[in-house]
Amino acid sequence: MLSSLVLLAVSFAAAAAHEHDTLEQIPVGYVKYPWQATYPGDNEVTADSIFSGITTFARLPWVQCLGKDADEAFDIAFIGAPFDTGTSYRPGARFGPSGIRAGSRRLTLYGGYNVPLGVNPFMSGLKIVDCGDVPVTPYDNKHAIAQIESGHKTLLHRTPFSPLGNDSVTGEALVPVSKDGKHHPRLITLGGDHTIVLPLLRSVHSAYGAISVIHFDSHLDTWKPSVFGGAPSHQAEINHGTYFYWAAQEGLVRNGSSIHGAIRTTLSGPADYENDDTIGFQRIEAREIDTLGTDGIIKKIRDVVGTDPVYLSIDIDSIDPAFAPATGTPETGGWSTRELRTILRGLDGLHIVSADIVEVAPAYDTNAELTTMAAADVLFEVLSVMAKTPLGKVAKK
Ligand SMILES: *[C@@H]1O[C@H](CO)[C@@H](O)[C@H](O)[C@H]1NC(C)=O
Ligand SMILES: *[C@@H]1O[C@H](CO)[C@@H](O)[C@H](O)[C@H]1NC(C)=O
Ligand SMILES: [Mn+2]
Repeated sequence: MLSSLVLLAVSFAAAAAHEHDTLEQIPVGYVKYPWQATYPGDNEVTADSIFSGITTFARLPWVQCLGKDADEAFDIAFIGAPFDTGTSYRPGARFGPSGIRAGSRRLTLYGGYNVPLGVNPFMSGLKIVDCGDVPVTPYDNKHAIAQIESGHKTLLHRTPFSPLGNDSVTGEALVPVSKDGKHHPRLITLGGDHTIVLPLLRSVHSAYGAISVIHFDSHLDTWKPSVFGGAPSHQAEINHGTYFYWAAQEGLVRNGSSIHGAIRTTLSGPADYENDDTIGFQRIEAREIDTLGTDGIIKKIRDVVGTDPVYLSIDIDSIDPAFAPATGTPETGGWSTRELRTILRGLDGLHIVSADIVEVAPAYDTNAELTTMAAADVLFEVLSVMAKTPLGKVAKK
């Protein structure tokens, strides 16, 4: 018995050694079946093992944009902001960036072609990268908020990889939609709790001035600090329920052309809506989907923001907890993942200058990764819309 076991072990070892001798090193970069690499085109085999390797968003190349690769240009970058010390209920969104990346692994399993939008953002010619995370301290909110602003701004002011190009209809050269007249890359930030939008809007303001915001959330997030959190200190006044209040005070949000969607929170009273009006937001309640449908909601959003540049902020809690349970302050009665994705595709053609998804707290997720998958798929729609629409316009004659 013992001798036959030894014999078996020896023959295994011999087989392994033989295999080692004959197998060649797997080539790096684009290779054909059976080692197919990333983003094959139409009609090609997609046998790459998407579950292997280091996890980046949609298996995009990892570029250390804030480190040793400071000179590398890109057109659209994913950047994490692992901050959650502005949360009122469940903490844990600091793990959002890594969770969303894990949920995004299979986005390119079949190639990444977006059927309803008719685009493969990964093969659109734009250079899309994952910049990793902004370093964020968990010990000092004021410092963390400054870190996020600085990291975002550094990337936003980098010269894009691709030129703006010409109008697809008229062939005329496009001019940037920014306020500073420059062509900027686009950033998609992986939160983090919603507080991060204050530093993100400060950064966006440096290129685009006051901007229209499309905000999907079950909560208003425009609350006065005295109402939300009670403001025992100035640091406590800046949190994930008040950042839009501060953004409006600083003139970062365009008054009257910004809109919330999927609102369904309870309030301190009707005064919260009066305050929200003063901040400058229109509102779409979650339940309006029963009467307006997705088409009506898309129309309402487009009527409010018009054709001007827009910033998009998506709280995962806009989706119902049945589909996305892993979030800081869940509210039932929300939209399905399908409904939010349809509404996002309805933003096709808008100049979305940058975007974020926030409040993904993977510790509360199901074993099936429902929430992180929903977050990744939602961003796939945002990325597709961005890839279709250059951040330019035809100059007025
Ligand atoms: C884009 O427009 C510019 C200026 O009108 C023109 O010189 C250039 O040839 C155009 N490029 C393409 C690819 O059409
Ligand atoms: C937005 O405009 C309204 C109406 O003009 C005004 O009452 C309100 O104070 C403005 N809000 C901000 C934050 O500037
Ligand atoms: Mn929020």
